[in-house]
Amino acid sequence: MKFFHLSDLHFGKQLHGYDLVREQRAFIEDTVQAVRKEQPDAVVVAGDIYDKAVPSGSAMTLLEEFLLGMDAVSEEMGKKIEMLLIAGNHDSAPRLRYGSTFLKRHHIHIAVFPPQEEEEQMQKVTLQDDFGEVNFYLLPYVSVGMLRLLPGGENIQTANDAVSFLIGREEVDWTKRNVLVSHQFYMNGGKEPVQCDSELPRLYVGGLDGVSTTAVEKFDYVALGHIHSPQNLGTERIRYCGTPFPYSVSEAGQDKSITVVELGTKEELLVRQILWKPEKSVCRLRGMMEEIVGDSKKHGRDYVSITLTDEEPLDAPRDYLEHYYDSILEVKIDNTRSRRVFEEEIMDMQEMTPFEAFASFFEDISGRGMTAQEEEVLKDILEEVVLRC
Ligand SMILES: [Mn+2]
Repeated sequence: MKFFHLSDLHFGKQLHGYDLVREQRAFIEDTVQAVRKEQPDAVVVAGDIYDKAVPSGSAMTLLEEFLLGMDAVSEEMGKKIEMLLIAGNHDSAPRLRYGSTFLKRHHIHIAVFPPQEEEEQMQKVTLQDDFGEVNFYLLPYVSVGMLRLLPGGENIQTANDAVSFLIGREEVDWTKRNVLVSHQFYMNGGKEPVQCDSELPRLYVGGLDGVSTTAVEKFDYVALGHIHSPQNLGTERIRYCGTPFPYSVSEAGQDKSITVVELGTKEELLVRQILWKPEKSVCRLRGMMEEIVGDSKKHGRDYVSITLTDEEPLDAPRDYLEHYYDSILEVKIDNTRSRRVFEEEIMDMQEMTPFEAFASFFEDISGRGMTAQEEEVLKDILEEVVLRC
């Protein structure tokens, strides 16, 4: 049994105001090519299909192109490729669910909610190969509140309990081969995965949203989504495949790939990556204006984050650099002066208590100090925040 593991497509994503439709379309085309070559039995997408809860028209078109591309290659191969998709925290469940009953008849399985009522189970797709059955359990993004109507669900406090509870009520046959598809913040032995800036908003708040890999370790493979840097969590059996494209400057230089998983007998597992090299990538450049202009020969077409280190003041550096670079994400200045200003700002902030910091913010915004009554309200809020932390 061979399948592709993808996640965090974020169709419709913009990078510092630049539309990434071209990159996303190229990724779809190259994935279709890879399917043609590898002939997998299934393609799994572990959440965050769309970037926004209300996807744009072009984002929806991309999903359609993705599904149509897979369908066309299925036809060519004369074998059906099962498409298994779950909702992530960025997806709107009702919107992603649109058409799913119809799509199921065409080998496209979209799960958007975890079980929420007593008689509901996780969506399970069973595929067959020479070694027997492989069960794919589809667990969309789950928050604690979603389970309150399930018997036994009302007392669940953490995402870890939620995931364990949902797996517990599935009666999984562990003698068979089982794959879990999930979109949560997983941690291996209390260690947080490597994160980057594009995962915002963070799911992980004060430990409540972290799920331990021990909750899922009995599965033969766990196809994870949510974290955007590709990585294994302690074992290649539990893996974040990462985004297809760098969705933040913090991912510049990261290798992005399609993860290919092959299951043989119960003990046999092969995991490898097909690297995806986009025509135009994200990179960080640092140096004096003259050097940066020189770098444009190599990186003029890329998405660039530029840090200028010139000590002399520069006149409208971004406007100037736009003659050399097609897509500038940001231009930062890092010299003796900018560092000093930054340090002074930090010093100012460190000297304030949260109360003082808010009071000064309030004054900046409203142009007046807080009344005694407002100060009381703020004190109550701060007390509560401290207690909760
Ligand atoms: Mn994501």
